[in-house]
Amino acid sequence: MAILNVTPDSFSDGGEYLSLDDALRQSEKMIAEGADIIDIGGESTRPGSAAVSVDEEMRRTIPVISEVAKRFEIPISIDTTKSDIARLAVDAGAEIINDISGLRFDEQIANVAASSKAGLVLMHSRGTFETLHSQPPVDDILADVAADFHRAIAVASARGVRDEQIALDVGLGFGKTQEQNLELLAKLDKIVAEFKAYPMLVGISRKSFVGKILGDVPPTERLGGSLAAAIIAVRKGANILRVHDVKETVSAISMALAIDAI
Ligand code: 9MG
Repeated sequence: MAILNVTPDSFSDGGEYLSLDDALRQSEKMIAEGADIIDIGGESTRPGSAAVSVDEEMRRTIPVISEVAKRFEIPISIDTTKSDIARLAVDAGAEIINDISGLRFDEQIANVAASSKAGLVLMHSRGTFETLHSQPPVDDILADVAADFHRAIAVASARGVRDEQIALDVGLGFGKTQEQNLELLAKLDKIVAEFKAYPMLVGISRKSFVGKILGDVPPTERLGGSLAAAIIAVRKGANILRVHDVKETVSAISMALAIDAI
């Protein structure tokens, strides 16, 4: 899953606002490099970033989704926590809804997924939009993630979403301590085993817990660490990786899988 942020403030991809032409060029490049899904987001969830209105998020994402859907044969995911945006996005051609709140902010997202038959990514996070990154730590992060997955799946299912539409995501970097981010990766196989009916998505790419291990390096210097962690995630059962660096990730995972296949 390739990241296409159409925000002025995303933390790790240069911070520039993408014009429609830039977004199309970037999509073409990521598809050529081996992306299977393009995840388009118009509201940054970076620590300290401000929430945006439905109108602004719509203005940023919907024209890009329409054009990418028209020009390329690739599933598009909309990264949103708002049902109004999810509905407009699926009408414009998105086939997956990526909800970092796991239906905590707006349960109606499940209704959009149910009626459109779109895929639905339920990510673990805690707190409100404003407090996503300032949560007091929980004692047992694996138990917290598992309990929240059960809650989110129950909400989705009560609103008519079928199991086959759902993917889960442990939400690395969202309300976890440094050690808990590493623990979730180290023990991902346990979560995968408990929720084996659902594909597991993982977002590691350029995140600050990677930067911390490497000596507090900036996002542009986190590629090596991101790739190492991506390989571990796949070996522990991750099915989908949300990444900025498509070509490098495809190379690293292909190599690891070739060795594992012997
Ligand atoms: C939007 N977004 C930022 N980080 C993410 C992650 O780790 N997973 C998913 N599903 N979405 C994310």
